[in-house]
Amino acid sequence: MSMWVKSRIILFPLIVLFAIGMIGCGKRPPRGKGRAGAGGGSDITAAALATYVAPGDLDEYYLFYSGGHSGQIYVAGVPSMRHIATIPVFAPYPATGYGFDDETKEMLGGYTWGDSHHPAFSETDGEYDGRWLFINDNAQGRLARIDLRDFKTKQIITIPNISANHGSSFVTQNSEMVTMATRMSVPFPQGTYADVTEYATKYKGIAAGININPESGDLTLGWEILLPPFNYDLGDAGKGESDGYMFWTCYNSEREFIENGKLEVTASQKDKDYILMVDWRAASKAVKDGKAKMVKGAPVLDPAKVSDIAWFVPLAKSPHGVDVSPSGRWIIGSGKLSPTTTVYDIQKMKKAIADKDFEETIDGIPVLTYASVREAEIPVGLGPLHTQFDDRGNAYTSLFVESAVAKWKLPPYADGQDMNTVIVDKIPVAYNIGHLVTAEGDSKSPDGNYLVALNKLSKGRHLSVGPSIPESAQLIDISGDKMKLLYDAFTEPEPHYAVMIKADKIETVEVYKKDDEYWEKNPNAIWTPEEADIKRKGNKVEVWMLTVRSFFAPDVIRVNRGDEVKIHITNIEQTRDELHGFAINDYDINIVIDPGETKTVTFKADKPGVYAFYCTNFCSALHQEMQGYFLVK
Ligand code: K7E
Ligand code: CUA
Repeated sequence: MSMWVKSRIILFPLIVLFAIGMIGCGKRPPRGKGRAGAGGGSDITAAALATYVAPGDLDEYYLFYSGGHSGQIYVAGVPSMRHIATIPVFAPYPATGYGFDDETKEMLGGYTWGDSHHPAFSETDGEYDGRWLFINDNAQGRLARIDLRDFKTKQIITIPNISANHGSSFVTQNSEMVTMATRMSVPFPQGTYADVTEYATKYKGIAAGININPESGDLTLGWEILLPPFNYDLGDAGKGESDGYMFWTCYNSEREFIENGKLEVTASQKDKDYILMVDWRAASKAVKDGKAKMVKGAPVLDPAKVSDIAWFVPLAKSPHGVDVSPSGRWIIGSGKLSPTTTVYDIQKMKKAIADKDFEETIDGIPVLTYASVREAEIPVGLGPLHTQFDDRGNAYTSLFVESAVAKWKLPPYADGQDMNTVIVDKIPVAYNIGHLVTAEGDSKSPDGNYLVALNKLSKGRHLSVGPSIPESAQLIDISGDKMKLLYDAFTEPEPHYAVMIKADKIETVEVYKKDDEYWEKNPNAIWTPEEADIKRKGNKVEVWMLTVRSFFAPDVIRVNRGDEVKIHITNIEQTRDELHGFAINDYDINIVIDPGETKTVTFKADKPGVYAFYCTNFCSALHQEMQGYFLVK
């Protein structure tokens, strides 16, 4: 308490001084419309107060942002933008022992990295329910589930026939399914060899629906749909009026990969590409009705043989983002080479499907007539990529080329309305914005207060760290008529998408309680030093170890060179943050065990000699004494 009061007293005047200093010295001229536009210092003070979270105070939101090819997810608080935690997903993370124990090592499947792009929350009736977080791997075609009770990755699934799972993870409004899709088409089925000269005919894309178990969150493959060899890019799941549909943008409808032809050129010849639209309930039913063919263990539906599951919707060429508005009625597609964003009306799309109002058919997939389903083309600006929403009928689109965010009004529009009047505000951001996210922006009821711009570069608005300029995340206040820049944060490389959830929606556990029903019982857990044991069977040695402040039981393990050693370690602490580590020097063993947790590590004792093991996590005054010996005869 006294600490808190003290820090308040000291820090509050400090921040005012800092703000005044910024105005006074003028060394760093305010950049960005938010501050410059309001003319001088008062805005900086307002921004400082809006983002300052005093020591001991808590942020209003969790921001989960993907770490790109670092393979991880990073957690920050909003509005402070402070980094709070790292959740290892697709890459080992020594800090939490992730990827070192048997279970997480097996989950990583031999890979040391992934390319995490799009996190998504589980939803109940279109609202974030704080249960799970899903994220795709764009490199290895995988999908992961994180439990938000303990912020740990619980499952990584790989499905056959998918190449580069980019259009993922997007969750249906009651978490029935989550999307996966092929970004870079390859010969079908998986593992087939066909030269790129046969790209148009032998290469295929796949869109997949993954079932989410409503109790456990467990992911299983529902269906795959065979698609022409386009690049399936971003996705979204319908909600409200569009519940039942999934959407993916795609480019390279030219279906070409010409050696030395430069895909950027060959894939931009046609005026229009498409949004793929799938009726996921119809696809699930088709599999149930036996209409799928098993290919490499996956039920694959071919739209040339199974109708009424998939459609194409024309969209300006080389599109990137597709986003469903909070009501679910407006589907927004953005073509990165077009200065406009296209709004479609799901009511018109459903009508076009019912009336068979099609322009043509591609590989069995009907193409809806563009003029029949389009509501409007919005001149948002150059390089539109992704769109997010507030609670007042506004959309926010990131403009990659312009390095700006455009705010515009969603329909309905007046008859013959000049679409330029729909754009209500624009704010410049540091450099080449990719995704953007608003608070609860993918739910049915966005909060309309904060937006985070995820910029690909930060233009060096920080202390220099050499030739590589870190990415930035800029916090923008969207609560008023004009967007205001509040804060620059510098993220781990490389953020793609992020999601933001009200902090009180997440209920975390403090420890793994001995008798907690939620977590599966580990059969190798031991809770008293008397249960500690070492058993030998042939050349296999199994150890049941216990750890508690400040010892290991047993603290000496004797094996013979060449033995296979399996150690189960239980941390019997029932106090929050009382972690213990278990590292065997020179054996590359690094386990971290949370309070009440049991972990297992298996390895070969291939180096003779005596090796110390110790606790890596500072756990008490006698933490240094927490050690033992691993003897290899
Ligand atoms: Cu970077 Cu969503 Cu993978 Cu756009 S994606 S920017
Ligand atoms: Cu246990 Cu340090």
